[in-house]
Amino acid sequence: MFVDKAKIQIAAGEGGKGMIAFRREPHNSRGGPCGGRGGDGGSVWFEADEGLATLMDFRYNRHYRAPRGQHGGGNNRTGAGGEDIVVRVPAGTIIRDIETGEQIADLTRHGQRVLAAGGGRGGRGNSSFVSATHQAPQHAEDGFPGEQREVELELKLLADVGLVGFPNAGKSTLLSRITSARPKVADYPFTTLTPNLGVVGTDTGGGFVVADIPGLIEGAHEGKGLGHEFLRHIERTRILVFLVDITQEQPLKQYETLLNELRGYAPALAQRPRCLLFTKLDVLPPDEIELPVSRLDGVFMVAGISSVSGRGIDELMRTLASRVEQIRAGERESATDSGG
Ligand SMILES: Nc1nc2c(ncn2[C@@H]2O[C@H](COP(=O)(O)OP(=O)(O)OP(=O)(O)O)[C@@H](O)[C@H]2O)c(=O)[nH]1
Ligand SMILES: [Mg+2]
Repeated sequence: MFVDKAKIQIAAGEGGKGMIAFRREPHNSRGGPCGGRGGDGGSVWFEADEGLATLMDFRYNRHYRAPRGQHGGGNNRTGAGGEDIVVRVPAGTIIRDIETGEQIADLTRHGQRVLAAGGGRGGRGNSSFVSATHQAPQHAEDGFPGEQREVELELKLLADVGLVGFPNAGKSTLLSRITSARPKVADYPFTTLTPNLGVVGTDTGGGFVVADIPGLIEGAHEGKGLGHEFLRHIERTRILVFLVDITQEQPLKQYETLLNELRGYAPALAQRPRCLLFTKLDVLPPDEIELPVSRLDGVFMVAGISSVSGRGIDELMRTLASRVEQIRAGERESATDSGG
């Protein structure tokens, strides 16, 4: 099952109490104050880990608590600090405070870390309260509480290529043709209810990830048909592949409607490199196959395919692989330019 949201509780450790103590000296039953400070509580961090792909683990373990600091001791001994804990999440996880709605972090790179709940400071011992008028203070501080928060983790699929189209256009069929993923395929709309991911192997070894999302409908950007739920998953893809069933009425109009839905949801989506595929070519008699257009503004490839006969698939894969590689290279370059 694909899990991409989780709610968990995190709690940093409380600081240890400051100590009230006095030196014992042979000639003086009560020497100067020597109560040490409590140790700081442990903090809770999040760290992105490329080795993780889902938020599955967080369904079983919802509480993360860092240990408290030890109390201060005599002879001005500071209590030991509680150790920090590091919660590992997949790269691409967004972390939000549920109560305030504040985004705590968007951990995109492997090893990237964020402090999400700071440990409480240890209380000061009585030796810290000595003053000209108080030579033998009888009090010390308690430890301070650690931060506690309820946070939401959200993992947006980090696919390179997102398949978009109306229900029944053949998205899942294409995914199963080009990857080893085996999504459900059926001859009715809304067969796919949650996104499917597949990996396409390439000659150069890199490979790329394809996301098949549930079918969109007109009004999706306003939330119709769970549009938002689904579009969220393709927000970060590098390329969009539009699929239009060529056997349906006005295929080109369908493409335009889809593009408008994406634009309505997030204008940047309509700027993303995209290609347009007319699907199910095998259904038409060979001499009646004519694509409504052969090129379009802003579209790097217009083609007809059949996931059943395999027509057009090899060329599609070659084009997508080289585009993905080209875009990744551009990203690496701009990352180097900006010194990161
Ligand atoms: N003849 C033919 N049928 C196809 C082709 N691609 C898909 N189909 C059929 O079209 C129907 C819908 O295919 P799906 O892959 O489930 O479509 P989808 O776009 O994933 O649909 P939703 O998940 O509902 O959005 C199924 O009956 C498929 O067998 C194709 O290239 N040729
Ligand atoms: Mg499907």
